[in-house]
Amino acid sequence: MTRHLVAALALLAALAAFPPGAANAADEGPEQIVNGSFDAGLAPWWHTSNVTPEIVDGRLCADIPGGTVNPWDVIIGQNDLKLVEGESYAYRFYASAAPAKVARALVQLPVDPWTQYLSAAPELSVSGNSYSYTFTAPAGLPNAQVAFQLGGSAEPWRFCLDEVSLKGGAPPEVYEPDTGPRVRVNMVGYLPEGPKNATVVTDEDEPLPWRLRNDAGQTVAEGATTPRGLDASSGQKVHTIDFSSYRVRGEGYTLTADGETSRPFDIAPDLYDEMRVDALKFYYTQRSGIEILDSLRPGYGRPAGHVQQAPNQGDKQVPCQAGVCDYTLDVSGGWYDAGDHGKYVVNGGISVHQLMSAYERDKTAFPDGQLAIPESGNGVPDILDEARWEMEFLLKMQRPDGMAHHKIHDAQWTGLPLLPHLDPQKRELHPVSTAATLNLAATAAQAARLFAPYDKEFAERNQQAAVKAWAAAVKNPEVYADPNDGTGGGAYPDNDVTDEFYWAAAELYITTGDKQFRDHVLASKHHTGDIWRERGFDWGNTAQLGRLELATVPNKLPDRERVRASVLEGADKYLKTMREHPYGLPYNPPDFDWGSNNLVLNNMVVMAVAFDISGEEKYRAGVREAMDYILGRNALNQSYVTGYGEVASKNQHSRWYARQLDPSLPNPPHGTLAGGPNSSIQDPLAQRLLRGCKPQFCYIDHIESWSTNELTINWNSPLAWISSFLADRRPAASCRVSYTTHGSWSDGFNAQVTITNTGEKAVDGWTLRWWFLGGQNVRRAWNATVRQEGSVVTAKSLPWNAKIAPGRSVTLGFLGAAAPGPNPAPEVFVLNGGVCGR
Ligand code: 9MR
Repeated sequence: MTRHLVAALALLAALAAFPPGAANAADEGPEQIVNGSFDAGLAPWWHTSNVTPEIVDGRLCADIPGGTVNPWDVIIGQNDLKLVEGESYAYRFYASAAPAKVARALVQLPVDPWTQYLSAAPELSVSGNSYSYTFTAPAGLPNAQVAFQLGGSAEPWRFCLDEVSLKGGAPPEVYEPDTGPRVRVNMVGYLPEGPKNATVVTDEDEPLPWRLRNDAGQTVAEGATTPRGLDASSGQKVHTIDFSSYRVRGEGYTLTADGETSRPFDIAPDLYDEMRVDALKFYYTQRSGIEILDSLRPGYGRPAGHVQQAPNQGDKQVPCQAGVCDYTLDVSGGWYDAGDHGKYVVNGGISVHQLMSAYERDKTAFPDGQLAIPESGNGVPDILDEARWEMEFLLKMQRPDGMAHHKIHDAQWTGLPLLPHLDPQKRELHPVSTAATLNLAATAAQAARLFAPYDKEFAERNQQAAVKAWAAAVKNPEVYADPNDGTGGGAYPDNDVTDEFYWAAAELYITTGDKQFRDHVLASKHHTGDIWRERGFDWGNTAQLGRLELATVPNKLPDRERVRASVLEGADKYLKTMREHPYGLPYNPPDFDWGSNNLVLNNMVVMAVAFDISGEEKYRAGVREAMDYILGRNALNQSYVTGYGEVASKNQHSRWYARQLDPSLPNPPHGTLAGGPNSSIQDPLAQRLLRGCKPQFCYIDHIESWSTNELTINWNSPLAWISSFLADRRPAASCRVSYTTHGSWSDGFNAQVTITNTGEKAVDGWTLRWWFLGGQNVRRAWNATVRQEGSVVTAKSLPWNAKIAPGRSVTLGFLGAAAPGPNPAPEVFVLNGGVCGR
């Protein structure tokens, strides 16, 4: 291998150069470059916007444009390298150029006057060479930059780079998170009737005594820990404490073991009431295209973002990226995805779906006026108003041919902080995709049935859009988003959309009852396959959404019982993972994914649905226990929900809740979930501080850590879903209801409802409630007084049938007006506030 050494090495006077190849102590020093081998992708390398580097055969390669004038017109570099005054450094890299070129390799100050600590002009060859240089830092610098200046060529050329190394100086900063006491609890608290578990980090092998104290310091329970051995997700040895049998409500409890006392927690039944509301209120301050009123969210008021008012270029007439289309669309409104100002259909889809699904699960829990939003008081549940804000945007992303654009966002990435209305970037529509089109089909089909009782026109508009989107997707089944289309916004690529097809078919079938959708559902491999992956479901894995919908929302699928049973199989799998996990997590891959907290929560959704289907306590207990991890029973001893627990995430990556960077801005609102530990630590801050982290430690509550600490609409949606499940205090079933349609004709039907008291006490006076989701209406009833408001039907007992002795039944009946769809039987019945079993 030829060694091209430093002929043209331009050293500043202060630099002492070592002769090339000389033995050099710096070579033994610590590595300062992050991801110099490009094994972890491109981050944290940056580049000017006129190149698009990619990883090819483990190297960074880029097509360098011709026609630039200065070397610095094209740069690839890395920032934030720490140089110590007087220390010597060895700088090496491997590079190639086709055709051969002279490039500039610099180690320098990242700002004016760009003082160069090392400046070399390596002659790059087509076959590639390794280059090495040494220098001594004349001054200390916390944020030196390594830069390859590649501009100034008339002709285009190709550059490849690998094995970049800067060794020497001080060892990189060692970051030690403050993890507080070694006894880890759910800092928000425990439900009186639920499981109560804590974790002790200790090297002891034998069981240790533990004590539970109340806020007066009295010991109220004690016992011995269970040693659990080494936990791979944290690298810690841990024991668990089970104090489930203690049920006395109170505040300020602590647990003590191994000489350490936990942070305080409560035992109370209403722990999740506020979280359910806060997790949903989050969406209002994520809204685009509307002023956020300070009167509704004190401290969070801001002007409308992206409404065509300077410096915004606005979302009302958005052109496509160059060459993609020749029209503009009004795609204003919707929610900003995360900490950026982008709006992505695939991610908006799962988010709005999970909100609508929380409502569909328990309509009693989401009244109008609950969320303090501008629409509060309009007679529609606030959760639906919030969902509509996103649905209106998703509908705008649909083209006349039915296909939906994948996303709309800034042409270039912007810095932090930046309020939405101050974003000066050009906004661009990106190509349509099958995945986006199917997300629209699924959510619009779901919206069609949920909005039917409140706004017929809107429901119909959704249904038409859904059917049209489906047809377009069938016609264009493999239009995939470009994985490299990630400048200025996330790429959200997905090259397998069979799962999106399945989910959309499921929603369309539930809403319309049409055979074509049923046939697709039954033929899909996702209908029978084991879809319960350990890493959970998310925006790119949506088959689970289809299966959960078919299991819980009334429909006439022939194998519905099998579908329902399959959810229990999934839940059993997650319960097993949890029981085996020393920290009690229903998620245990060897490395944690981007947004791991949301995957933990989505696995909990499967357990929660299993409880709804079966009534089996083990599933509800699983959900309750898994929440402990999110709220403090973890290796970092912190809660990942802002405002909940003594130590909680509060600096999530966001351009407008950027208080960490600008004290005049707020922190994220209470009820905001942080993405959580991510083993791949793609952002430079995490790479500098968390290198080599065990999964649970790959997290830092810092605004710059966008790969571990962002907030997103699709992570708050399972938080809203799960906190709503946990807040649900409807009593266990003490009744059973059977519903039979005895006859139906062109404009009506006749049905009979039998209520059986399966409890131990007599019922004295009853109110039975159910929901007609297919648009049916009660005309005339007997054996009860029946009223219907929107989709909600309420039947009240008459004096002569008010009493139902244990084990006895009463029957009522009615004539119903024809349903436009398949007239599905209601499946959820609530007797005197308690859900009945079936
Ligand atoms: O949540 C997304 C995660 O699943 C992906 O692995 C990651 C990389 O493509 O992108 C995440 O989504 C980000 C999006 O690209 C841009 N907005 C912020 C999102 C959350 O970090």
